Amino acid sequence: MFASQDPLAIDSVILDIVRNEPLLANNCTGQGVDNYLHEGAQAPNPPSGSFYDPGSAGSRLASLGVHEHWNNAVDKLYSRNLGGTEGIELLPRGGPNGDPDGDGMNNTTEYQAGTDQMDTNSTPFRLTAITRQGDDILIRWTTQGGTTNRVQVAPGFTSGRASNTFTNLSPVIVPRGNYLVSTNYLDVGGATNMPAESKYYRVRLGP
Ligand SMILES: [Ca+2]
Ligand SMILES: [Ca+2]
Repeated sequence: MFASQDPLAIDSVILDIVRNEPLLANNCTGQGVDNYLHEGAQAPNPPSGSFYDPGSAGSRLASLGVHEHWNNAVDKLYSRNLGGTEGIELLPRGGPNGDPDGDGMNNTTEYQAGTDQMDTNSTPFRLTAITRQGDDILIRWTTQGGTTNRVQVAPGFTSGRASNTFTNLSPVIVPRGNYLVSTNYLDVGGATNMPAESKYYRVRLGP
């Protein structure tokens, strides 16, 4: 479902989507398919040279809206998505702070991380490094500022079997900011008994 106050902008976006759909591309191809959008956007001076005067008032029709095509079918970015001050801006449902895929990361955070705002399995929330520093272990991860994060730990292989019994290691960590952040936690003494003792780390999002 799409929503816009600009009828040409919404038709421009839907045209870009439709003609990149494999089963529809052959029904929506050719140079003329977006002619009506060029005419509407440039109604006062249209490519056809027509004099649009629907009210028969003797004056040219004003532009009916904005028309442009996205940069490519993968990124789906328009001028205002790319930092411009004019043109189309395509936003997922909920706007910058929305989370339509429910993965806990808002649309802006996902955009900054390059993850898919409509795919719950594509998320900026992930461990990025586990590094030994002497007797300590530094755990790094990316997340969204303002969310609740907690590092958990489980014992490693014991009697040849891995454990998935995680317990809280860190206090609740709420990074500052609203969007994509990289944060870390130092497990002081975490490497004291290595390599005889191994362990698993994970970061949990939420309460
Ligand atoms: Ca999300
Ligand atoms: Ca996502």
